[in-house]
Amino acid sequence: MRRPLRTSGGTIEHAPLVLIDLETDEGVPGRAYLFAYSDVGARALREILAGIAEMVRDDPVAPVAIAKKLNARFTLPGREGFAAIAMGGVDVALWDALARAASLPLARLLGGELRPVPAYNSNGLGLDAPEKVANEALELLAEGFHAIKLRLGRKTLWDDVLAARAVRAKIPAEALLMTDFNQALTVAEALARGRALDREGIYWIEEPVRHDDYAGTARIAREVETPVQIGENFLGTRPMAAAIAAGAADYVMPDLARIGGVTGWLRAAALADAAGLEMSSHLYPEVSAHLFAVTPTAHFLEYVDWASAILARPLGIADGQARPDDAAGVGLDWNDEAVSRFAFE
Ligand code: SMN
Ligand code: MG
Repeated sequence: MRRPLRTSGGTIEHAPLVLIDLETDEGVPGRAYLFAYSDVGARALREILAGIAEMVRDDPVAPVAIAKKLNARFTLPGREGFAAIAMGGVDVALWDALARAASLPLARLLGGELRPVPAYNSNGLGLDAPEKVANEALELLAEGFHAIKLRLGRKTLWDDVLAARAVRAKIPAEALLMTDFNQALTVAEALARGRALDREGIYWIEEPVRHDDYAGTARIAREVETPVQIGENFLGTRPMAAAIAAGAADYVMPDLARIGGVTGWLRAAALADAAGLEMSSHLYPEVSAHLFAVTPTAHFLEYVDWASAILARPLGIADGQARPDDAAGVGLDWNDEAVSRFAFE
């Protein structure tokens, strides 16, 4: 990572990625990567993926059917955590193979048009001193963006307000400033900080409290003016439907892997559309940019460049938008030399 990221949930200094290469009898490859959060996560994912590879060997490239089968196979051990993330990655690799076989970019295979999508730069702005984040905010905007995300959840309300204020004072009035607490607060503290941030020109407040406290988040969404954003921890569409039913958020942002890959994303997009909620993405900007083309309420793409170093064609950014290219597949081809150079096992 060009910039280590200090969040209230810990510091991330490098991005452990697990690469998936699916092989088909026809010789068409299917590719995906997973962000493992930590090295131990990468090892766990590798083991689970090796098990899944045995379960799907010789199956047709049918992602919806394979998702059903894998869900059944993980019922007893549990479908949560890294099992869900691994299944999401396999689903993306399957859709990649389908799109490559049809010689179409994923957006076109799914019936959408390839077009630029609004994106915010999420590559930094951790829990650092106000002057540091203010300067970094200008650097992040200079990379071609009109929107950035600041991590919050400092020791006190006032520390968070001062950081947000320092950034806001440095950036142009029309630049959007998202914020993310990474679940750091109690509901009472979130109400206090949310009300204070209502006066600071913040575009959204992400994950203020425990990700599955939908009643608590609903109260914050009601009582705080700034929109509340959640969704990176939705494990499939059921929790997302429960969150929507509870009125837990103004905006939603499923994570490609946790929601169930491309298959899960399409179902999530239908839920968000039916509820009339703007839907953003979480990490995985390359594939998410394709999926925005078929997401009726598509909102903001989260841009991180954590996979760029190992990609043959990193996602392009210009004028606040990500520009998926028209190569067949989900937008992932490895830079083999870089993959060997960065391989850690
Ligand atoms: C986040 C996700 C993954 C690693 C660090 C921080 C954060 C986000 O929640 O939404 O980008
Ligand atoms: Mg987040």
